[in-house]
Amino acid sequence: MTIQNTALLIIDVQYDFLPPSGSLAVPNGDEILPIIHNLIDKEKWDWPVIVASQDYHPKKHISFASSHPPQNPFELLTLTDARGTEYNQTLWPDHCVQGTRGAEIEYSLKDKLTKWEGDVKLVRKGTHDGLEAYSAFEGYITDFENPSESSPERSNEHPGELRSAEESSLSLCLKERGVHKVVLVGLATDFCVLQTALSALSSSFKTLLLGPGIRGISPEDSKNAMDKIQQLGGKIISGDDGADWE
Ligand code: VGL
Ligand code: ZN
Repeated sequence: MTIQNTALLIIDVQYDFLPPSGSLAVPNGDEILPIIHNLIDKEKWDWPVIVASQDYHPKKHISFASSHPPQNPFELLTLTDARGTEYNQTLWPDHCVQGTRGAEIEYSLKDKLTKWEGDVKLVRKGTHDGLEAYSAFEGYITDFENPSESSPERSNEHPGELRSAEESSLSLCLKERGVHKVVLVGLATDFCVLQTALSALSSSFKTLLLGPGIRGISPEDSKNAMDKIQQLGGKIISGDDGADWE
């Protein structure tokens, strides 16, 4: 079945977010894998484009507790980012460091996406050492099979993170292909899935979250995230048979 004008966005399915060994493993995060595999099937779903996002930090990223001794992971710290904006950062264990296995997209998924005969893109985000970037709309778009390590957009001078969601490279890529609806799956409901959904809504994409295809770090924050997305016009869908995908 052709899924008209609808893109599949697969958020941060990377080893560091997956049990058993991820440094920031999302509880039961591995349970979403069969659901995502089921969505990458040309016979069933002919997405005009599939986008996978990858949290992709430099070694000394602003979000790492290790960058702010003596702070510990999961503490909140008021910081000033590279834009000069003061904000509250949840400090994380080191995760998804460029060039490490933890940053890799889970291999069965990577393999499936490599074999998928259609348009697949990779979005890398959080590449600027002085900016947190949870939303895939704040990343830079590159080839899935041949990712660029050195897009000018990820340099500290001209980071993609400094653009608004509407003019982000992901938003332009989707609009160029006539996409006006996005289906989100991936990790984590309360951080990157939430912020990607908020960007999609603010860029006027119909935004659907596949409930069984997402998992969060904190149950309470995940529930609040889903409430907020629904309040803003997004939908949580339950089935992966397309029945309630309007
Ligand atoms: C994420 C925390 C830190 C996510 C990324 O993918 O949800 N969470 N970096
Ligand atoms: Zn991160």
